[in-house]
Amino acid sequence: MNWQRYHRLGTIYQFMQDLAKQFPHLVEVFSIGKSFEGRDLLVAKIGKKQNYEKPAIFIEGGIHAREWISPATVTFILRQLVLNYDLNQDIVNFYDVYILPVMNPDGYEFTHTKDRLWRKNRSKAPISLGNLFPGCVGVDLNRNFGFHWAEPSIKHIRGGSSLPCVETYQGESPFSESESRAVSDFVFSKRHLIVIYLSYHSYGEKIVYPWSYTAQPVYDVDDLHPMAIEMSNAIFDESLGKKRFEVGSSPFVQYSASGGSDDWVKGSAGVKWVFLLELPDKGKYGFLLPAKQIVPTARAGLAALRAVSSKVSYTL
Ligand code: 0X9
Ligand code: ZN
Repeated sequence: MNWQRYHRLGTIYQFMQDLAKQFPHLVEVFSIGKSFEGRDLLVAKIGKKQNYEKPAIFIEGGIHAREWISPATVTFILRQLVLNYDLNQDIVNFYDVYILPVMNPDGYEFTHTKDRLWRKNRSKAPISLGNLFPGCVGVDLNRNFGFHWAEPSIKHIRGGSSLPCVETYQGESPFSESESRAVSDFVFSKRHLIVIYLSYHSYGEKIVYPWSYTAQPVYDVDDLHPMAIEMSNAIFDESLGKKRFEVGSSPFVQYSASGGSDDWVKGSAGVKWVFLLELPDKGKYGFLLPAKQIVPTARAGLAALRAVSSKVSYTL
């Protein structure tokens, strides 16, 4: 695999399997569940084995189908952690890093074959008398997590919708979707170990921390906000002063929306350091970020991980 272009799911999965074969002492690849259409949700675990239980980091990519820079960035991070082990020893020796490059594989493939700007998964509600929208496909997985799901009742278009035909459809019920169910089951089972959760999206150049469902500040905003600034500074340095990511909670830097994975990981799984990154750009190309920008963008994504993981390691 290379990072000069965007790749199909099969190429990404092959790359993960090859890496595990080549570096069995460092990388393990396994499926945490299946998508609606039956594709595996593959996770790579990277970490040097220690004789104690290591703190863990979970990295979520590709929850939104059209945000191609997200899988590209997190696979680049995976590559660097393994192939550039010397430079990333502090991360790989101290933590186990779980990387899920494509949380929405059905949607991702659909953006390669049918509709480049598809966002949701590809689930179809069963056809029944009660189904008023039999033609509408897909749930926004970042509205389907079960923490304050479907709140608030007064919503705007981006906040999460009960209408199956819109782009931010929240689904039938919390965790109605197999993809969000699989991720939450896995994260919940490892919640005693996971200390950092990063979700990579595009676009907007922002670092967002909980809450997204309310404008009330999170209880440890005095920890999360300075950490987000550290990450933003690391990106600024990595980008040679070109990128200044804005930091804050979603209602302040973008919009409020409930049912996001980030809010659930913080609120229900109890992970302290939860951040969502909106990778470049700021709208010139938007979701259609040219492939030439993959490597610089992915380096910024890695810089943010390095910043948060090193700071957090001192608090443990
Ligand atoms: O709307 C979203 O899900 C995210 N923006 S995007 O353009 N990548 O779709 C922002 C999510 C902020 N966090 C939550 N809403 N939980
Ligand atoms: Zn997104």
